[in-house]
Amino acid sequence: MLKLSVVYLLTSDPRFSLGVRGPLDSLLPKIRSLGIDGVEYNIPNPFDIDGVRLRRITHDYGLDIPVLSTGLSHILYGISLSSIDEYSRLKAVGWIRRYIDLSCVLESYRIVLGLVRGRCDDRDLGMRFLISSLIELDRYAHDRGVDILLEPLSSSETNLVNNVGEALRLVDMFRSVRILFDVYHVLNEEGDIARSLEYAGRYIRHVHIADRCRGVSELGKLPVDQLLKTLSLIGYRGYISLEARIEYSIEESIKKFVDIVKGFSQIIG
Ligand SMILES: [Mn+2]
Repeated sequence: MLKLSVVYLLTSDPRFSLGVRGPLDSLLPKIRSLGIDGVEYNIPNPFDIDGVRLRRITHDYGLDIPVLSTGLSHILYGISLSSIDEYSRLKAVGWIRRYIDLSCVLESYRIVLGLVRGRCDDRDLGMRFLISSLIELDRYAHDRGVDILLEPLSSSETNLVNNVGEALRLVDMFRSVRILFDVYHVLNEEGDIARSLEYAGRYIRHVHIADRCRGVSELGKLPVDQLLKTLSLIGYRGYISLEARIEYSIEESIKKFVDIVKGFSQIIG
């Protein structure tokens, strides 16, 4: 059975708008009532959050927390795991350790490494620094049973890991590294959803979806049937998470997402 989640931004800062935001007490019950099973929190500062309270309120409303996202730490505080400045890089490693701890408190046991990888003018050098950071984080995550999800991103956002093939090379190097498959980025960089899904196969732990403009209005134009068929083929049992601009009201946007994904999954069976 397919599970659905939405990205929930725990900030009022307008610099990142891919997700819902608002007071937990009113928004969580609304999200649940629309047929959503989980919320994926994107948290700007892992040192500044009451994880126990957040888990309680989320679970009390019947929602799981499938993954913990970290992109806001890069956008708001410039945190980067590939920084060539050693002090900044070690600071980033410390922040991600804290996200790993928080993911245990939230019982998601998965964190996302997307934008927080940073970017580096010298790509080879950037990869070396990123790998140094991953060596430290892999052990920490493994000891705690946490998966580190590398998310291939469009080359406009980073030059460090832009496709499934690059992510798989890092999966091979580490024990805790797995893949977040973002339909928007994969369509941008690779074009063929089914082929990339089969390639990433059993290493996929989470899926993001948005339309070609990172909104919800054109979701119906995506190859959702192909996405669902291939996910089923590779035995994927995780979540599909809406990471998109909320173009209409939150209710209407979520309803559109749920209707399209559940509509196609009924056809597929
Ligand atoms: Mn994403």
